[in-house]
Amino acid sequence: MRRIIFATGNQDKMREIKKILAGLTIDGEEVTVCSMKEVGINPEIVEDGKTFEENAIIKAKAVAGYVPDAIVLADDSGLEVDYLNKEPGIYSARYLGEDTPYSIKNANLIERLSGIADEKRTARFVCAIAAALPGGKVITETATIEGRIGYEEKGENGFGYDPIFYVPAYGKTTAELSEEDKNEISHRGKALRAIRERLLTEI
Ligand code: ITT
Repeated sequence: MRRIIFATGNQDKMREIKKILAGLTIDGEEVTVCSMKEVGINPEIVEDGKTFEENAIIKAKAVAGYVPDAIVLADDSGLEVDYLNKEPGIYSARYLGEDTPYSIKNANLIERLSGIADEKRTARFVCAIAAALPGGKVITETATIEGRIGYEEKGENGFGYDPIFYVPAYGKTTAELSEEDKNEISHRGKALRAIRERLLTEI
């Protein structure tokens, strides 16, 4: 059995990733997706890239240094709010402080958009996935989902900014969608399915 190690410490991402990559086989071999924690790797990673893609590469390479024979994937993602010049962007996890509850971060974004009309509340989630392959090659895929910032938190599913990310086509926030529906349309679902296809040809 082959192993893919996912370079994330975010358990919510990891849950989505395991679902999205379930059933992956490479060269007829079933692939198990493990978190860094599950394989006992816990490196200090400095995310000092200027883009989602750069940060995803930094994370994947940092972990690949410990397991050069494995495929290592990493996700760097975040929320871009157009009216706020694409804040919080690559700083989404760190916005208002890493340990600040999302109820506060979400209330703050809603407050910063108070009085702003629907058509100016456009936003997107972005996800860059990097794959560090045995031998040192790194490939990346980036994907987005477009939406709008809502007026209040809605929904209990998902994580992070999901309760305020409204998807007009569904009339719901991504926190109101089932995990399956979110993964079908999300930035992470799209980027991971694209990298899955690349892995099948690159390995
Ligand atoms: P790792 O670096 O260990 O993977 P992290 O949470 O620090 O974990 P990022 O630096 O990529 O990850 O920050 C991503 C942040 O963007 C995340 O913490 C959320 O605040 C937000 N985010 C990304 N994808 C999201 C999603 O699907 N739903 C809601 N918020 C999301």
